[in-house]
Amino acid sequence: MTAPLTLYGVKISMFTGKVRSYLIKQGIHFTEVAPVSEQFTNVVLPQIGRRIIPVIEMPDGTIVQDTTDIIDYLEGQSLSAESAYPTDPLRHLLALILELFGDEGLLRPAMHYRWNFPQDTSGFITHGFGGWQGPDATDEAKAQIKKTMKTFSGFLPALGVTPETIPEVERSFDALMDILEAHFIRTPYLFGAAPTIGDYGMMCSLYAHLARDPVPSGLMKNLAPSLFRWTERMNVPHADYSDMPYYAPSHDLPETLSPLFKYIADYFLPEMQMNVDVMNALPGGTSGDPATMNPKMAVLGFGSFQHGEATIQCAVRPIRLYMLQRVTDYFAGMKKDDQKAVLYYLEPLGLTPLLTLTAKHRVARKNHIEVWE
Ligand SMILES: N[C@@H](CCC(=O)N[C@@H](CS)C(=O)NCC(=O)O)C(=O)O
Repeated sequence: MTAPLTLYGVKISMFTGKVRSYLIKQGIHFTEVAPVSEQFTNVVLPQIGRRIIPVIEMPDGTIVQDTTDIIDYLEGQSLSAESAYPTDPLRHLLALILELFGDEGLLRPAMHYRWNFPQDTSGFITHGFGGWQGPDATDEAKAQIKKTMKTFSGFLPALGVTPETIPEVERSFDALMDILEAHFIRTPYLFGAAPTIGDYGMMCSLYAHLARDPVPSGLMKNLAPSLFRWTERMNVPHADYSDMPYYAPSHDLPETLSPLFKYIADYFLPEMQMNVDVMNALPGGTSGDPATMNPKMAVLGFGSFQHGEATIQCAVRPIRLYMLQRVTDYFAGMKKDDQKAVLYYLEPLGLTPLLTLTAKHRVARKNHIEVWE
């Protein structure tokens, strides 16, 4: 067995859940370490330049941050049992859309349910943010945990979670749970019998926040038990669908996926269009320069868009445009016939505008931060 890589992350972190699940499913040998070790503080953090997780450290010392970069790096090392990227171009493109949506499209319900129910959740969340301090945590350490939690809960308004938008945030999440329940009761993973990059992306918000935090976990277990089972299934090495003896693996695209893409067209496309509009109004920057003045608060600007019945105003972050480029670049590089198959599938669902939604300026990643391309 090869030496294990180190995954710096925690259970309560949404993006750690994406990489952990990839490592487990791909049978990659790893050890998970809380990002408080001496090695993390003295060696890893100075290279990353900002306090962000997850990070992987390879046995040879290579450090990679950003879940997408981590997965692509590991795919490049031929460590995965089965590539996260489907070989069929249509599925590959659809999986990239689901990764984008999973990474960036569900932050509002994830953060709302984490922070707006302190009476029901504060014990669990405090343990997640500082349990590693142990039973003898000093008052100073406890105060630091509270401070970190305050910083994260302080992101709610910038994400567009306000008293006016909360009813729609909750309603639209209920609608999503209905769609995913109808899918996962029939099919164990998004595209069939095995996970793809789409499943890994969707694990971000759906696992660490929405399946684990007390309030949404209760809702998900009760209203969408098959969706909850998928989050468990994504955390074990085997296929884990013996509780679906009626499922017969098939090469066909599951029919229950199309309502999910329609949902993305209705709820997420307007937000991405707003992101591109805000980006287009900016002057851009010199190639290789950081896309935001302060990578720790990586916000390009603010904009508003219609989300169901609510008008939402929220921050535009460069990482979101970087993830969108993965979709639009892949579509642009497809053969004409494959593009036609994508358009044929997405046209009736209203999602074709996403395929060519490109901004005037491009975002790249260099030295673990987003820069102008
Ligand atoms: N796009 C990044 C997002 C990572 C991220 O936002 N991680 C959170 C924890 S789940 C974090 O460390 N946030 C701290 C910060 O952004 O300052 C990725 O895919 O790795």
